[in-house]
Amino acid sequence: MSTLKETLRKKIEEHRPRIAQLTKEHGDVKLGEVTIAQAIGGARGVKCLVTDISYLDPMEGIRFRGKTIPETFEALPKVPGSDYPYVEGFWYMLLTGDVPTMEQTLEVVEDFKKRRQVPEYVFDLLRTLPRDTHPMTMFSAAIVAMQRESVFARNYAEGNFNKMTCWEEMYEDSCNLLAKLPVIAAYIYRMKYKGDTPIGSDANLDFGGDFAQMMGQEKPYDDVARMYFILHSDHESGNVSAHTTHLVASALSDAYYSLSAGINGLAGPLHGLANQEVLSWTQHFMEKLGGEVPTKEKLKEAIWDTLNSGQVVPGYGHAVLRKTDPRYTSQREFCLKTPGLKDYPLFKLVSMIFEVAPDILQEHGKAKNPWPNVDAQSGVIQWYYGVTEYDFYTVLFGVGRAIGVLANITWDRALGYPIERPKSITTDMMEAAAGIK
Ligand code: CMX
Repeated sequence: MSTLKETLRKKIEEHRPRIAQLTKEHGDVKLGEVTIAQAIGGARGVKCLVTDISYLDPMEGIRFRGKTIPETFEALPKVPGSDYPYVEGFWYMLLTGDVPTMEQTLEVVEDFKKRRQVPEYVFDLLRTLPRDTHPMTMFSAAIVAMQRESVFARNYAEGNFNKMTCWEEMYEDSCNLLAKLPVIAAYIYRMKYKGDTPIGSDANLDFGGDFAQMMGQEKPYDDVARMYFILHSDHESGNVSAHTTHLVASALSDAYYSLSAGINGLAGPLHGLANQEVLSWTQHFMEKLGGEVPTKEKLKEAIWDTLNSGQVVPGYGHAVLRKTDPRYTSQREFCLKTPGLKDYPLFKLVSMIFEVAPDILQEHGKAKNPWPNVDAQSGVIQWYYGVTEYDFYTVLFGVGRAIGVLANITWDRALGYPIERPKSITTDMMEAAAGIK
């Protein structure tokens, strides 16, 4: 058994009694109360999901296994000659909570290489779809098409379900699936946008490096990919993609069904698709000005026009965060330290939006958080490196998001979390509770 799986087994065995004790001895302890506004308003702030993989503080932002973004990048083993860590080492850390050594990381790198081969029928399926199909639809379809490969589903169908060991099948499915995602994503990209010229996987490269070369990109796009996938991986459990993946998995659906469902949620414009929206919004705006960076006055006008026409400013606001998203900051720092990007007109525009949009959103008075989120900054980096097909951006988000949600559903199985089933009530009941009727 691999070091990762063995370490994970040990962690799971240590963790199970904690959940058993909380459930059996302290199950009545209240974590909060649910108001009518929360029931109507998308369950904001209702504490009813559990995960140890990441935690999102409204002011500080995300911590992965207790580590901030800079701490995560600092702690994990780096790819030789690169500034960013192996995605495989990050997967090890999300699953176990331990920072792996270089040796442990490289073991995962080698393991993932063996799992990379995508079944031929997946490419056949992708090729049958009309080429103008949205890449997120293609991505989700490719994932769910591979459901027949599920170790968990096969084992279950053969009557071998065992609640104590079924995490192992979820782990195997998750590793098999995750290792294939860069191949599928890059295939979609090259098929759809680059004249149908897919580039095969290179067995010498890690997750991020192989993705970059399959995209047809030179260095430092490999580091861009590693940074991007890690930053987008996890944002605790309540966001649409993470929650959907968890919810579907709770019905004992396998990793393929669950991730495909989560990816469909990520495809919504209020969630992952916002990174595409940011680029389309900024590009249209720059086109109108003949490619020029606008003056602040012109920019303010454009933001007000967007708001007055009833649309949201994409890349701004957040359901939990109340400060600038550190994932935004991390990408901004990448731009500032990369020669060429720092003075790139689109980056200048994105920076100018950062200067003016928060005040306007505050004056507008609706958004609880006027600060930028991850999506406000990610597209500009892709654009700079020539990935200008912005409807592909959410697929990149999806590859990253898979790391977090697959780690989560592996733990869901390990801790035996039950099928999710919150209770609904009627409007009459709320009115009665409010004393209106
Ligand atoms: N521009 C204009 N209005 C905004 C806004 C924005 N960026 N952000 C929030 N608002 C509005 C909401 O639409 C809502 O209006 P109504 O009362 O008319 O419905 C009001 O402000 C209150 O919303 P909120 O409580 O501040 O925000 P929510 O938790 O409901 O929604 C989010 C959060 C992210 C969906 C919202 O801020 C938004 O639509 N942002 C733009 C899209 C975006 O960037 N999404 C990506 C988020 C990160 C990710 O998941 O990838």
